[in-house]
Amino acid sequence: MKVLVDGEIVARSAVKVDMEDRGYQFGDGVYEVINVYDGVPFTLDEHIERLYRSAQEIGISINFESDHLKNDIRKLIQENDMKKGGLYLQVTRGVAPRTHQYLKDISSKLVAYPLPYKEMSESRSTGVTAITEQDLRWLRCDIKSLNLLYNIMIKQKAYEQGCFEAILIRDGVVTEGTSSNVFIIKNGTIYTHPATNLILNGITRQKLLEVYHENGWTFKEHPFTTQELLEADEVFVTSTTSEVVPVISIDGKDVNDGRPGSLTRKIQQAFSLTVKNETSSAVG
Ligand code: PSZ
Repeated sequence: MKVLVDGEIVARSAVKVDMEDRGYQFGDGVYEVINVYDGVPFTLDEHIERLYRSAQEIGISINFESDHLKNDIRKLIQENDMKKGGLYLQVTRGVAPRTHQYLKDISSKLVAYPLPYKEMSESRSTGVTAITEQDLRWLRCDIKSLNLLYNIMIKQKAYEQGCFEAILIRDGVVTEGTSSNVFIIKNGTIYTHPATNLILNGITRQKLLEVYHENGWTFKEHPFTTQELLEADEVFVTSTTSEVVPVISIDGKDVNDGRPGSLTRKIQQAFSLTVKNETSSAVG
């Protein structure tokens, strides 16, 4: 595997991580996962823009211009002869003697590499199960930070119960999944939590809002409660690699009699069409 490290593409075996990298010690960094379809990175501009924003919010400056980074990513895809799968990108604040505070002149570190392709077609077609959990994360969930401790604790809990996702609840309101955004449909209207500090504004989420608009589907970026979640006509979760996944059971109770809903199906198809359009016309 070829890996992008601070502007150079090298073999994985050549990558060295310093024990005092602040990403390694503090989770002091940010990341992105981008999906590649047919060798083309989908919504690359949006992901890179979010990466720079996350970095800026925590005072990390990335050593490369975004156009330069985008070119490096396209090169990385080529060098790995990658057709489909995810790309992982992370930026840490850099290496420094271990203290909480830091000097602003340390140089950030960037790595990017291909993730193995995750087969999701069965989950997309039959739907998945979920649990609900309290959202005990910090209040800057809009930053795609490396600090995922609570997310992984709760994802593991869902996994150990045979569930795909845990849906997080803060003050009675559904925020998002441990690694996805959550949508419900009630009486033909699609609801999702507004893009505040309480959620990550998913790129899939943002794309879908465009898709709803194009198709004339009614949607509201409006908070909804646990009860509204459990009484919804349809529920689905979204992320870069999973795209649009129907949720057919929550805390052991069926949603829509345990079958993916019909509007969810249309949304899946419309999203696939958008992916197809944007990854066949774009110059890889
Ligand atoms: O491979 C996977 O399972 C992935 S790839 C990206 C995600 C999962 N999740 C990103 C994410 C997230 O971590 C949280 C807390 N909320 C929402 C999302 C969805 O963001 P996008 O659509 O940008 O991937």
